[in-house]
Amino acid sequence: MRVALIGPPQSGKSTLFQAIAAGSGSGMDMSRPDQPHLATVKVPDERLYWLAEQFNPKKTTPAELAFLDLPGFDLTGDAGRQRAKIHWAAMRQSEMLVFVVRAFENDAVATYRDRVDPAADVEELLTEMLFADLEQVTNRIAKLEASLKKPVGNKDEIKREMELMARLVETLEDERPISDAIATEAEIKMTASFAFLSQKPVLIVVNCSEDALASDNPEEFAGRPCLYLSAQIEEEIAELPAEDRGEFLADLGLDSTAGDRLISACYQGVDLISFLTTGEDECRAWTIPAGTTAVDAAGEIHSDIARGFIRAETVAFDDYETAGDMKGAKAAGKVRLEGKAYVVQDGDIINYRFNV
Ligand SMILES: Nc1nc2c(ncn2[C@@H]2O[C@H](COP(=O)(O)OP(=O)(O)OP(=O)(O)O)[C@@H](O)[C@H]2O)c(=O)[nH]1
Ligand SMILES: [Mg+2]
Repeated sequence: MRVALIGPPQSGKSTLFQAIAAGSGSGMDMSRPDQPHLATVKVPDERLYWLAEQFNPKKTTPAELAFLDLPGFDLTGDAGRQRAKIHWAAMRQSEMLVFVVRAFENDAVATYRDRVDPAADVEELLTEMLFADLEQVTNRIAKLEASLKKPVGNKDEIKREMELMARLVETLEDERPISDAIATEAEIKMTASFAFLSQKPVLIVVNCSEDALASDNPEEFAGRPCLYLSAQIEEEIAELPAEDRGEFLADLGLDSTAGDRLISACYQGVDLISFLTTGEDECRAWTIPAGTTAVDAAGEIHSDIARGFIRAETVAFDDYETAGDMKGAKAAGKVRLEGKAYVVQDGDIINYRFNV
């Protein structure tokens, strides 16, 4: 999965990005602020680390999440909007958008539109997403109209899509996101290839000053999930040796780094869960959308396992941890043999039985 960090100029995107990327130890060339940066980070998972201690495998593989840091969008004029537009494709190819908006005071950093107003910045970005989608929908309608005039093609199908596109225009002109207008399975299918921006989950990151951090912050901002953090402090934390981070965080009244909080908020935003596989060779965490069946989850590992699926030997991590090992979990009756249609739960430890 890929998450795109976007926002007005100088809101702290690259600072936050570096804090997240540094935590995973990847060196990064940040010398070109006008270029996108991409980093893959390992998803921290206490359950996986615990299992790795039990199995002592040759390899421990956490799930991964990619973060894309885009240049700031200056939407005050046409030139800036054109520059922002270059990045729409990369945003469409991301599963989630994180809006980084400025709430910190820092006289050394120029303000966008002469203000520090995170709510207004969020509104502006949301509106820009609507414009981007409207442009796509309008282009599509022109194409559909042209193909209606041609003698070939499935006219009924084209008309059905026209109706949907007309409804999307109404929605967007009403300043509502496309996610509001798409409900049925058929509509989801018809719009999937467009990857509309206003259909993507959004997380708001309010980049605050240090003193605003420990105060009681609401968990919603403009009706959307949000995180309050200080990108600058996070970068300082990321530079500390791992063993000193806990104490530093505690002094600030925090219990985890923003990177960790951001990753878990992204999992929630896109409705992702993890299941685990164990063995002498490898202990590994796998990412799947909530609601995935056992056979589809098997396909994540290898298509052979899905094809030759017999049973998924499954135990919830908590039950396994309580029992101490597989033998204990079996003795306690916690290990189930699930079929193809079983819906995998977050933290399931699965041992696939298959035959190819
Ligand atoms: N005081 C304070 N300054 C910050 C914070 N986050 C970022 N800054 C400063 O703001 C300036 C811009 O930070 P960047 O991380 O480069 O911002 P950006 O959003 O990547 O900027 P563009 O990519 O140019 O849009 C830098 O000088 C940072 O040191 C913060 O949390 N507090
Ligand atoms: Mg930047």
